[in-house]
Amino acid sequence: MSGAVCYKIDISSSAISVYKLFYSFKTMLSERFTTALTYATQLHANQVRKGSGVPYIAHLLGVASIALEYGANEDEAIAALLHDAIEDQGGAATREEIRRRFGDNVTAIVDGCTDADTTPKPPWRQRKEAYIAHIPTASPSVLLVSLADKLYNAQSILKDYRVLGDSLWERFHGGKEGTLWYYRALVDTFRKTGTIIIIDDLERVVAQIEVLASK
Ligand SMILES: [Mn+2]
Repeated sequence: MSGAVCYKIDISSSAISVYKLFYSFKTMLSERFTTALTYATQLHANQVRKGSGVPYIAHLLGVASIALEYGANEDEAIAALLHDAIEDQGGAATREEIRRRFGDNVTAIVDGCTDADTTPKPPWRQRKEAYIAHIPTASPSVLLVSLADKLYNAQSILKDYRVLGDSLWERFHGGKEGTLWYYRALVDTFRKTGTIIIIDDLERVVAQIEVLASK
């Protein structure tokens, strides 16, 4: 059975109506988005994706793209470009620069997607548990950008897992067991916030990773 056919069968009718609703809104991106794109590219210019030489901006473009595909407004799209900026590029000083350039709403969304802004970061498991614990009270904007981030990362894990096999897990602080725990806990916790179609897509990718991991 092809992926496309699976997709049509297990999609719920309510999810389809929510998805169709996105297309009734027009999101026009202004100069602010272009400014954020340049700023994000400069902030992360010397950073690559963990375990590969892929420029970090690829992840930020991917997350912004997914968020926009799922109906993000301009503030949410900008926050998607900047969602790792506080955590990886300058902490509190970067937060204030984001506030100055893009305002309180974008800053609040980026803050909601940040799991540590201190150096050194707290222990991995503690950070991930805190991130999961904040999901139930997160705003819809934070949920959208956070889900786009996790969907991008899960797709990236699946793609690399097929090529690298179990050596893939060496690049993750939580290893195989911890990473599998984290993504399943994310799906289960996001699910409790209400059904939006992006959660179905995240769960589909996580389930494929789990199948590969159980072989
Ligand atoms: Mn990210």
